[in-house]
Amino acid sequence: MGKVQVKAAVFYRPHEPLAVQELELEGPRAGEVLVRIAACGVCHSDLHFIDGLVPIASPSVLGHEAAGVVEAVGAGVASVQPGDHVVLSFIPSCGRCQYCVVGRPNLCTIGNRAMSRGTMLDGTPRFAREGRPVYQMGSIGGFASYTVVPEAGCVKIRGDMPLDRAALLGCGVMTGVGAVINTARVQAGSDVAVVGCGGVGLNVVQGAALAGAGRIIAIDVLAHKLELARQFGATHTVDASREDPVEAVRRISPGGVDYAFEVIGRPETVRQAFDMARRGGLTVVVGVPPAGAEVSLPAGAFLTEKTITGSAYGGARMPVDVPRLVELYMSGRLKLDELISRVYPLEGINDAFDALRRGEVARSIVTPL
Ligand code: PAD
Ligand code: ZN
Repeated sequence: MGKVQVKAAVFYRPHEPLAVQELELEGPRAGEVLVRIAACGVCHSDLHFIDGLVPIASPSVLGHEAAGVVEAVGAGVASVQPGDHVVLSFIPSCGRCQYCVVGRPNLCTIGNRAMSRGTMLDGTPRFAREGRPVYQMGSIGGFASYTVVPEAGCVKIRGDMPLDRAALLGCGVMTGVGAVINTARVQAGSDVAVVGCGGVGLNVVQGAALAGAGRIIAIDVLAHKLELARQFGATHTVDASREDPVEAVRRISPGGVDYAFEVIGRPETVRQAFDMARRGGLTVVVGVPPAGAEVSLPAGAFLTEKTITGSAYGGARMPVDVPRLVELYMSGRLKLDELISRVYPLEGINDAFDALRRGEVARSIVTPL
């Protein structure tokens, strides 16, 4: 298959709007899949690049929370065929490295290398402009009318699942619900605090509700985020712009919570989450901090057997977790409709990022075609 012309939102350098441009897209090579993007969510991880907090290969098509329809497949592709509906994975796990073999595919050596380079598994991207390579955020590049992804980066879903809702499973929902269920394995009846209730944090809240947590304490600095958190299952809310969130949480859940989640990506709020956890409690850092940031913790607290861990992609095992999340949505137990605050055309992408930066939305989606 030859090259196709696509429209995409391209990042060139920080603090500049993305450029909506025509690019050439090379057809899928062996083990790759051409996907028409139905929708791509606007995640704060993309905004970190635009705001210059985290580096990325340039130029790059951003967007890593996408779903669409398979248009063509390269040689040897067996798990999907043209016409299939798919959710895209930004860590295309190889299935064979030491991490994949022990059941931690979100830490896959090859998938993480491709993701951080913004390429396919062979180290090259499929987008180009005037013959020069254009990289693909998370091996996806979802802010485009079409993209090519590794077969390992596609998960087939049932055809009656709405694709705009399905897109959210590709990052925010998987990351948030997965942090609760896969990473923390929250026990029914236990108390949970969630610091930061944006697109990902709201999914930590609903993951805690799904897991049967007791008190679910949502913390944010914006009142409308706290209202949303109540809709997603929070039993208590704390406005951190009005009171000390650590004191408030320790008052609501005496001694601290069993599990504290940080879902912003700031050293100060990581520390707050850690201080909210009780003796023996677990702190899970979901937020992506600025490059080079360090976190300071009270060393004495380790004597109380407190634990702190990161959570990458919600510990995703995409071929297992995505169909489960689809079933939960289709049976009315997972909220996705309520997450979509706004829908933008590709040309509105910079407005979508401005709205995210101002905290106006739970999630926006872009529909590129
Ligand atoms: P978002 O901007 O939608 O949400 C952030 C929320 O934090 C907003 O509601 C803010 O109002 C709130 N907030 C800001 N400052 C404070 C504060 N001091 N105290 C309390 N609340 C505050 O972002 P998002 O939900 O799309 O992403 C959140 C983070 O998660 C971000 O760092 C992103 O890069 C990261 C992420 N991590 C993974 C992963 O694999 N670990 C995946 C996807 C996103
Ligand atoms: Zn994301």
